[in-house]
Amino acid sequence: MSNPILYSFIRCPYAIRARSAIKLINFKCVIREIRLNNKPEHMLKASPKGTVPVLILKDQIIDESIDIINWALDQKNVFEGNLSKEYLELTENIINHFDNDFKYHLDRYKYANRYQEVDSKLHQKKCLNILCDLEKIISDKNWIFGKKLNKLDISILPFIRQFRIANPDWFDSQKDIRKIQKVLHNYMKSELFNDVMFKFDVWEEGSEKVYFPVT
Ligand SMILES: N[C@@H](CCC(=O)N[C@@H](CS)C(=O)NCC(=O)O)C(=O)O
Repeated sequence: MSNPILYSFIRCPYAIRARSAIKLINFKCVIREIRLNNKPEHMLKASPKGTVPVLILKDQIIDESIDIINWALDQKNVFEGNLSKEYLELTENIINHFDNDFKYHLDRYKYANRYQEVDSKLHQKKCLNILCDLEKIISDKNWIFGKKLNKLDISILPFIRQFRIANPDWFDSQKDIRKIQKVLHNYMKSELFNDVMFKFDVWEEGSEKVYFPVT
């Protein structure tokens, strides 16, 4: 049987969260690191919309990061029992909010030059407002909802990290998101993050197979 294939791009926050879920359940796949300006034909054939991540399994192709996370948790729910129903519902609502609103403003803040007449500062403020709201409901521990890693951490922290990268000094100096800064810091120095950010060579037709997770 051929191995499952994961098309991925190291810096893409959607790919980072998919790799996190795959790493957490320890699902072995062949990883193909791509560049967005040179997408492999085989990937586009499998998923014509041309976004990463794409997970190609024996009997299905999953090309939405959140679906890859859900598929992985269906195989093995590594977060089982961590949270009450109320927090599980909150998790889904917050993920939706980040995938829609936070990402919308993040793109216009970080890549203002790609849009017409966009006020980058305004979008920075909108993102900060979303984070300030989140700050009010999260724990003061190492992860968003306490001492344990959960689906929400792996799903939204890659995007908060991207927000920080646009201007780390400004992000770190914000006084109203101290808990979020703590969680993000903990995330970025975690073993999980280190593992999912392993640097693979870009895949080309004929390249030798490389596997993810590495350890
Ligand atoms: N809704 C998709 C979004 C994935 C996405 O937009 N990924 C970006 C990279 S971060 C991409 O592949 N963009 C295609 C391109 O820029 O050509 C998911 O959650 O998987």
